[in-house]
Amino acid sequence: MQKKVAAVHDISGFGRCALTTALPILSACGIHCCSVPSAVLSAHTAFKGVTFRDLTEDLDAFIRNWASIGVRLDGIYSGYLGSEKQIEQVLLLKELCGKEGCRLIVDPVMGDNGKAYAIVGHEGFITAIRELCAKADVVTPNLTECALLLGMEPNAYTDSVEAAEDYMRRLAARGPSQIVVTGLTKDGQVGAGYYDKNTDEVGFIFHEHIPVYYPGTGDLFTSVLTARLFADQPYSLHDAVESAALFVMECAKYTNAQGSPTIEGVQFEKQLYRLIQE
Ligand code: PXL
Repeated sequence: MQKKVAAVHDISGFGRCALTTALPILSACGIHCCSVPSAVLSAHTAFKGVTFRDLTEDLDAFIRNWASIGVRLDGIYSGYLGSEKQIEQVLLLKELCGKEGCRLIVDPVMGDNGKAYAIVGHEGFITAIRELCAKADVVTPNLTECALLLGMEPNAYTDSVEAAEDYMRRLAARGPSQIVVTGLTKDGQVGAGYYDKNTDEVGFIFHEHIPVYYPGTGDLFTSVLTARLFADQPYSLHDAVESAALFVMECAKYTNAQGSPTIEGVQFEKQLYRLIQE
């Protein structure tokens, strides 16, 4: 049976991130991606003056409708959430529409490069995201988000493999069995680390650094990772992290060569064939 995974993210009409990334990536990998739009924006928030319509008020009925029409999910992948109530709604979705053994992948989207996003306006939101992570099976913070989850200032992290291992073990102790930390650097390369609490395996994938910052690459990474973990023949955590990291790197390299505005994110569209062939 084809896997069904719900993607709970905003839809930003312009600029590649959130649902406009999760949907094509999961589809290219053969997964039935079921969309739960948490908000509608004209463009992602790195653009000026964007419109923002929060859909929290709609989601309870949206989820109850899915339950009544028989939507049964193998997994739930949550990203950018606009309110504390939406964090509860992710759990409601799992309760009402999750198959037995439904796995929850939480990308705790809260900030990047040492800065928290505006949504993280108050401690209540961070506390709620921590609680959601505690109930997740897999969490995928970057270093800024690791710091926020562990109660540090967003820029108070150390970027070393030793520190990343420590963060991953501390996050796993709070509940999730698999942790993936993105945005690491080492000897001029960039990469990600992973920790599996069930096997006590720790690993790192480092690759060429493309020296350009593109918004939305965290969503691209976690979308590929999620797709690999839910493949018909599921990838190991190591192979899923490697596939995601290398895909993001290839997309960034191609986009840099094309020279499109960085704010528009990476051009993954002409690279999707790599995911289908793999
Ligand atoms: O990529 C994370 C993300 C998701 N959704 C919106 C964003 C961002 C990052 O800036 O603005 C609306």
